[in-house]
Amino acid sequence: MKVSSMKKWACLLGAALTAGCGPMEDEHVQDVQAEPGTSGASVQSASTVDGIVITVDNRYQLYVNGALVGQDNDPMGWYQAETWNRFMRSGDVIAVLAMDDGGVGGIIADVYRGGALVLSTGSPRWRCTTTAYSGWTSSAYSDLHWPAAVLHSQNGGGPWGYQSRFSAASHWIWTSDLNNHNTVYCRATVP
Ligand SMILES: [Ca+2]
Repeated sequence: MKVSSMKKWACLLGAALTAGCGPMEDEHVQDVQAEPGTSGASVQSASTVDGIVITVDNRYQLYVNGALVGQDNDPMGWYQAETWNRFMRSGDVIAVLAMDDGGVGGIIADVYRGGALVLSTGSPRWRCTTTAYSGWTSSAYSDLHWPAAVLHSQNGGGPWGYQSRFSAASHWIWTSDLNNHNTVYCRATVP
């Protein structure tokens, strides 16, 4: 997140909802066409979610068991959470390629099964590295040598503030250096 990007803060404060803030929450992913039986982004309340709710400061690609299931490449999209619907099984590996465009970076995510929160970015299950290891999104890949993700702000803390689509247990995670590490790779296994 670029410190100079004040426009989005104005949007967050509701000061410019009709003045070019761009799409509000999730509108930009409603065009995603989900084939029957596959995942797609949609607007849901957290209580009915079956899948992954995520956003990244600034951009991401989201993989489950090595397959790309979602992405947001809008550098202004960090405060717009996406929901990627799919049934999350125990043992599924979630992998996030996260890209920051300057300033601080962060990933926040919750995983639901049948509407129940089963994993958040407040969990010690997450690991993050700055190296793109071969096969790193695969469920067969072992990340045991990766550092644990560093929990930065809990949902509600600065500089991102409270994001209503995420649980109170969620933190913004990254590597140890959220200023200078601008491309990071994070993984977690669903319990
Ligand atoms: Ca987003």
